[in-house]
Amino acid sequence: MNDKITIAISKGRILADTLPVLEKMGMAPLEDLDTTRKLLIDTEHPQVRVVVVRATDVPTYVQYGAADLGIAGKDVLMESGSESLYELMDLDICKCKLMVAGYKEPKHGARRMRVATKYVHVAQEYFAQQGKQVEIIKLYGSMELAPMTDLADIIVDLVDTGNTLRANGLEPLEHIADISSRLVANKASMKVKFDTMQTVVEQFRQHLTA
Ligand code: PRT
Ligand code: MG
Repeated sequence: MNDKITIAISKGRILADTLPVLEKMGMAPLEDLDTTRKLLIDTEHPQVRVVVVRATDVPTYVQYGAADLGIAGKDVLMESGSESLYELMDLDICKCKLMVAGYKEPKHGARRMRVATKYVHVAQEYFAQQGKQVEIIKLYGSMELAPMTDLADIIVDLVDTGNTLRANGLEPLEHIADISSRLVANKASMKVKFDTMQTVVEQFRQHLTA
């Protein structure tokens, strides 16, 4: 029962929405995350500490057991394809949709449809399931620019209000998945640190149903 557990949290908007949850559960970080240079941070809970990492690094930390628990977007989890994690619960924060978007009627003529995205694996699988042969172009940001500059015909990206698409003359075309943040666990930690993991996970569950 004296095990320490580490929670890896995606920096950015997921961290912002997770902090109030941690506070309510008595796991508030003991440092101001906006100003501290520390990367591994103790919390009010003597057995819980947090690491704040890039969204796409969360599955990696948890998969290798460097963190016992992780909080990441379903989009990131789908793309990482890490089947070796337990997805314990839907935290119901940072909700949006993963969508295909572009101009109303994408024209690609005789060549293959070009799709710009940072979700290369998800997009590949989605279009393959539809029997469509597409060319995927990996981008790291500002996907909306791709159809505007003829880099690609369509994009696969996250959409919330749709304002970003509209502001650039694009529109949502197809829904791929509903996205929210998930609590994931390292499989070995669930066994080796059973009591502490159970206690902490139960606190998340109670917070969610409260
Ligand atoms: O470095 P990178 O930008 O990849 O990630 P980050 O570390 O900056 O993370 P951050 O803070 O951008 O959060 C990313 C995670 O938040 C995603 O993995 C999702 O799980 C979740 N999330 C929820 C969102 C959105 N909603 C969202 N709307 N992530 C991004 N957006 C972007 C979207 O990409 C688009 O540019 O917001 C824009 C669309 O918003 P609307 O309202 O204009 O449609
Ligand atoms: Mg961002």
